[in-house]
Amino acid sequence: MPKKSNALRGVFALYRENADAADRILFGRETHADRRGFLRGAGLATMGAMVGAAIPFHRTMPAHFLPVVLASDEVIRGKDGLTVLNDRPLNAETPPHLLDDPVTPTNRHFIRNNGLPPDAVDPESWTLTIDGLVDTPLSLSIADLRSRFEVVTQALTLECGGNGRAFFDPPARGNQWTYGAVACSEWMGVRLADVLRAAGIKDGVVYTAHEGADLHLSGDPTKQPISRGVPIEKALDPGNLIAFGQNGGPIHAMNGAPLRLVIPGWPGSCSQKWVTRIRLRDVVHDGAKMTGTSYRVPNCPVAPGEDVATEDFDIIHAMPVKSLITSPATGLVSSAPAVQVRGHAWAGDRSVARVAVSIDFGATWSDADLDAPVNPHAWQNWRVDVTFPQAGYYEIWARAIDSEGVGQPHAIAWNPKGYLNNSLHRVAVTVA
Ligand SMILES: Nc1nc2c(c(=O)[nH]1)N[C@H]1C(S)=C(S)[C@@H](COP(=O)(O)O)O[C@H]1N2
Ligand SMILES: [Mo]
Repeated sequence: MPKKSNALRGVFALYRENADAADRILFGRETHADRRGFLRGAGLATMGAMVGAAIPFHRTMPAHFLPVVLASDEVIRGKDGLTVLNDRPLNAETPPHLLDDPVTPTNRHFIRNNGLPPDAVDPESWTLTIDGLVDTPLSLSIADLRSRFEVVTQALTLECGGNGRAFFDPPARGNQWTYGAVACSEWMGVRLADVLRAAGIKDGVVYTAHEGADLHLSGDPTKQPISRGVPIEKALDPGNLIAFGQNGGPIHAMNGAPLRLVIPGWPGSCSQKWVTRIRLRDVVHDGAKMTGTSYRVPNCPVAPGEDVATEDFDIIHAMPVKSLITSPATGLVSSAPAVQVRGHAWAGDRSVARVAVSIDFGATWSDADLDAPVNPHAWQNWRVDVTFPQAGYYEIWARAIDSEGVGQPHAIAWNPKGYLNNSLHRVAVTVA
């Protein structure tokens, strides 16, 4: 039996609190403790998807039944080696050494859900509405997008605004992401800018507003789990895609299939998954997780633990410069004194000018060999050979500097919600 993960805490807790409601929310199953609750249609399909196969004897399953296979770690189909931080909503990150590929394979792209993903998506009937302050509102199928606009493929870096939150002290509430809420897959789609221009952008538009087909955690269809937007200037960046493909195949169900926005360089939350509607507005969008302190940071430096008034927070725009060491994995015991160190670096809307590596706690630094991005907004791959002078414990530190000369800080710039931790990545190596 694999170690029982805490991954399904959410589902199990839901059953503990109110099993009837859990059956209804998760599987659409109306049950009562005293009789069997037959699973049908979408509910049966959902459970089948969760266990990875059809269930021949589903008719004899008791009410409030949760398959025991869910107590193992293998719960996300089509993902491999991700660490599940929460299962309801599902949030899973990728250990750094599994992000070693220049382009992140679909099975290693992190998952950040705010609500419950739609379960039976049909790419054929999917429609995207473009409306609000446009000359001609559009209603487009995926086939329309493919035939009316240029289809492009770009490697694009997506990072959750809360990546690195786990290291905040005092701690910040929310998913305790360490390093792995970042990825750079190759996305195929059409340019957001082309589609907005085809609808005709009216004078006075300042912001986009994005809507998706996922459901609020409460199950209440009148509430949205998340609806964010970006200033129109950012929306018109040719790097943004309305994507229908990931790494030469379909988009993974948990990464927003069949259609999503990819707005690289800004917090991942701008990149609406399961996107159904993009509305142009003449005010800053005020959808779910746009207001209050969501995806916002204090507009002045604050001390760790300090209280900040809500009006002193600003919306996060571009993400700051950052790097990740993807090889060696932390904890390596090396019998050889020489090791190749490699990883990626990215810098929001900028590019990375330099990556340097230290093996002596930052006293001296060696420049890494840094690739240009394969296209704007793709992370940049780097590598450098290091030689450890003698046996013992070392840390490899990496530090990136962006095209404006801004580098990664050694310490976390603390903020109440735990966003934007771009402090140095460190890995431990013992030379035997
Ligand atoms: N519809 C919808 N879109 C969404 C989200 C969501 O919960 N629902 N999460 C956002 C957040 S916070 C992030 S970081 C990215 C994560 O994308 P991924 O799950 O494909 O890695 O999706 C964004 N788009
Ligand atoms: Mo996010």
